[in-house]
This record gives sequence, C-alpha cells and structure tokens, in this order.
Amino acid sequence: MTDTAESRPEAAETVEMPSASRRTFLKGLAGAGAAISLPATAARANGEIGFWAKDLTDDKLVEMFTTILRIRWHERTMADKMLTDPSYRGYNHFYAGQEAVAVGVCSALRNSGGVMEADLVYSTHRPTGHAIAKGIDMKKMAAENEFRATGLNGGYGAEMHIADKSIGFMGADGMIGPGPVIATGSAFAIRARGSDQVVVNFGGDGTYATPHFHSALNNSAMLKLPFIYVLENNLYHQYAHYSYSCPMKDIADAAQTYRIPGVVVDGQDVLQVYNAAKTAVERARAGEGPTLIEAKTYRYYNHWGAPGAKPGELGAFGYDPLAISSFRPEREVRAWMARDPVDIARSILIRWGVLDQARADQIESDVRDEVTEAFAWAAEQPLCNPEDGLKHVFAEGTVLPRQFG
Ligand SMILES: Cc1ncc(C[n+]2csc(CCOP(=O)(O)OP(=O)(O)O)c2C)c(N)n1
Repeated sequence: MTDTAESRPEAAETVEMPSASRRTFLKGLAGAGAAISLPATAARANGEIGFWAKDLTDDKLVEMFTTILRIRWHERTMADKMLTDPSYRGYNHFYAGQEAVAVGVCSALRNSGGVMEADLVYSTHRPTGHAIAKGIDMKKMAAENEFRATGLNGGYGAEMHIADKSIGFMGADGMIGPGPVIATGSAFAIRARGSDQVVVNFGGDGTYATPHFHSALNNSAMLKLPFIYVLENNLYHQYAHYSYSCPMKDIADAAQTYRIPGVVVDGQDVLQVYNAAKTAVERARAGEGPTLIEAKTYRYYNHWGAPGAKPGELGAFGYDPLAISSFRPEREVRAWMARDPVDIARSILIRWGVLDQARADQIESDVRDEVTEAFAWAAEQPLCNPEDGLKHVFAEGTVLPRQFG
C-alpha cells in the first residue's frame, strides 16, 4: 500500500460521458445510446485545476469511498423501505447516482466546528447525499426523515428541511431558487467577520433559469465572496430535459458572463470533482472570489420517491405514473449506470494499491450494517407531536384574520 501517491496514474485516461445536448438526448431515444467519449482533460477546461487528489492520504481516500457507499446504501435502503414497508413514513428525492459529487466537494471542505468555523453547505430538495457527505449523524437523519421526535430537527422538517449547524450543513431547501441567494448572504457575513470559511451552494440544472442563480453569481463576483456554486447537472429538472430551459450545453459557460472560473467536471468520478472543488476552495479562502462548478451526473431513481423501482434493485425504469409520460429512455439510465460512481471510485483505489477487492467488499458490508442499524434505531423512536407543530415559529399567540385595504 502506498501512503501518498507519487506513482499514482491519473484517475481516468478518458471518461464516458453522456452528452448534454437535446439532440443527443433525442438520438438516445432513437437508439444511438447516450454514451460518448470525452477526454478527462476536459475537466480541466480552463487549465486551472490542480491534481490535488494525488496527494490525498490512503486513509482519506478510503474515507471518501466509504462515504460514497454510505450514501448509496442509505438511498437503496430507504427506497426499499418505501416500496415494501407500509408502516414506513419517510420519503425522499433520491440521490443515488450522484454520490461522487457530494463526496468530492465535501471532502475538500472543513466539516466541523459549527457555523463560525466549518465551511457551510446549502443544499437542495435532494439533500440526503449532501448531508451524509458533510458528516451528518445518519441515525438522527433517518429518524428525522420518518418524522420522529428524536430526529435531527425534532421530526418537523423531514427530508426537505434537514439541517445540522454543528457540521455546517445549513439545510436542505424545498424551494428551487432562493438557496444561492441565502448562501451568498452567508458568504458576505463570513467576509465581514474576517473568517476564512467558504460557502458551497448545491443546485440542480433546474436552477439555471431562476433569477437567483444569476443574482448569486453576479453579487459574489462583484464582491469577491468565498462562494462556490456546485451545479449538479443530472440532465433533468423534474421531468424536463435541461435543454428546454438553458441555451448552452455546458451551464458552466454562464460563469463567463460574471468573469469567474466556470469548470465542467465528470460528476461520476469523485477525484475529478475533488480536484475542482479543492481548487475552488483554495481560491475562495485566498479572497479571490467565487467559482461555478458544473458536475455532469445522473439520478438513478425517479424525480421523487421510488416509482419504477423494484425492491432490492438499484434504479428506476419504465413508465412513471407521476409524470405525463415516461420522461427518459431506459437505455439512457443504463448507460449512466454503466459509469457508476461507486465502481469508478473502487477501481481507482484498487488500481492505486490503496484497497484490494476483499477490503472493498468488507467496507461495503460494514456500511450496509451501519445503514441498517440507523434505520432500525429510527424506527423505534417516538413520533413527533402534531400539537407541537407550531413550536419554533417566529410568533406565538393569536393573529386575527383581516383583510387589507
Ligand atoms: C419555487 C419552486 N418551484 C417549483 C418547485 C417544484 N420542483 C421541485 S424539484 C423541481 C426541479 C428541480 O430540478 P433540478 O434543480 O434540476 O434538480 P433535480 O431535481 O434534477 O435534482 C421543481 C420545479 C419548487 N420546489 N420550488
């Protein structure tokens, strides 16, 4: 086993990356398949990304792989519960398929010390992967997601409102749009305090067409804020391909308007994501301003919940009864699953001599036990009281209904 990585080869010589354009999307529908080749060097589009991952210790690399697995098995376990256990109350916008993005980014951050020390992450309606990568307590998150009183937020938030300030996980957000504006406000406060913290906002391709995306990039560029916008381009916002709301193939091109670095990375390769994130973090900490990172990725499950999925199987396929029609071809899902972030991370670490297959299998088995234990613990917790639902709101007392004017 090597400790660091003088002799390590580059993570991937070439990567198979499904194209983002609507034309290729339609071609995929017509049977041409979704995968095309893209040189890995494209990830270093503007030549400014360091190859930091080569210097990671073996322990850190194993921790990153373990966290990817933790997210994967959290999502699979929860999907199976939704499909098979009628007493299970939780729901989720599943993150499976996108794990390398959350882990690559959060591995480049400071993840302890509370809101005054840790780097801050603002998440989305698809938050469980970001939360696990930031270091959330999985037991308490599982309880929260099932509306249990001992959950992270007392059982009143559930999936789209989980938060844990102690690790700088500032919260999921059910609203598409406002997150980046709140995050840039935080970055402004950090600058005003003279802290070296950094703020990351995760957002989907669906956020490109919101005014908040542009406002956040413009303001953070003008004020050189320690802000990183990680745009997870999983091709679809809900059920619509992103080419319906964005004129560019690479959303990262939007960075040019604001004169900040815009970087495209293969979101299935945790080390490519880490390299880009680390470069952006160094820039932000040094007071040089924001970066937009676009990670090309894919979600294996449906937009919401587990329609189209089968217990014990990864991914959702076929007709989605919640959508007007099946919104993506099965072969596109399978093409992306052939470039799985778990497999890619595992094979890089084995190639680098950091792990062997037996140890990788043992780690995966331990993670599965850990996840099972978290869900079992959560299931035994007391439910929150509906009567307490108005606790922790800004005002107490009675407000008389009245009309204006
Ligand atoms: C202001 C607002 N409008 C509409 C919605 C409904 N909605 C939930 S998720 C979503 C699409 C999000 O797409 P994207 O940002 O690409 O993330 P993805 O779900 O693909 O991960 C929409 C429109 C919402 N949550 N908030």
